[in-house]
Amino acid sequence: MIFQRPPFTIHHFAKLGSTNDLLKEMSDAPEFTCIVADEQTAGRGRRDRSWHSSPGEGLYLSILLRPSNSTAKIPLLSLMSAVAVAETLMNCGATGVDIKWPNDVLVNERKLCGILVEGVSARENRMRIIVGIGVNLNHQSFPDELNRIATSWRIETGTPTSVDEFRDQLLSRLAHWYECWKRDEADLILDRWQRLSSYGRGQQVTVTLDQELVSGETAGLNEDGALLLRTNDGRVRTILAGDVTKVRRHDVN
Ligand code: BT5
Repeated sequence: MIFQRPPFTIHHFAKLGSTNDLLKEMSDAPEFTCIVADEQTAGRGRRDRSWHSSPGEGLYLSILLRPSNSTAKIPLLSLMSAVAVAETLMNCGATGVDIKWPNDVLVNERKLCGILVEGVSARENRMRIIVGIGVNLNHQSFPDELNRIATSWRIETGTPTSVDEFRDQLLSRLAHWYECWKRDEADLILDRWQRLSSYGRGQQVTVTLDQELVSGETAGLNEDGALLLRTNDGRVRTILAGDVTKVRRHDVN
């Protein structure tokens, strides 16, 4: 089924492997083409981790962007997507919303949303970017391995919500922030992200990089959205990609 939510055109499927994978195959489609599925059988996270996508309980959404701007600001697209999800949750009345760098949205310290931004090879000098967003809405439980780290709207608020209404509200926040991004208003995106995240500044964290584990205190984001980390020897490292974990008081004592 195809329907319009201007500027978005939504292709809806009952069941798919991965909404990102199908949209990659359709990347000649116009900007703002979206794929939504009620269920994914091969939902993906970063580094080919899997995304639990049980039928009818979550929003599994991919959006095609075809910006003409420079590639330098691509990481900001994932930060702005997290901002849009966090704002949608708060507008719907959620409390305890946080963003973990770069783009996990947490509620009460558990993950409610994951975002996977992927590039498709550029043709005619025009980038094609796929923003994949998974939001746990009506799950009442998770598989054992996710039980301690995942949560859903329903678990947090005790009430179910409409996946379609959440999708439409999220798309309107995304359209707003994408306009800012196109106008090169990176500082607006970065400021909003910082205000919504407890991870951006003054937070003791460990970061798992490809080959190494580094610890330190977060010291803001740079203009491209990379995380600045002040390590124990006082140097500031620029983190482009990695998995961040908060160090809690009882971990250090
Ligand atoms: C992400 O990866 O968080 C990005 C997830 C993006 C999913 C969307 S759904 C629509 C679109 N189509 C796709 O195929 N993907 C996108 P990462 O940061 O690597 O986190 C993955 C990790 O999150 C897993 O290894 C689990 O530990 C955890 N996880 C898996 N499913 C989860 C869920 N439903 N809720 C919370 N955590 C989950």
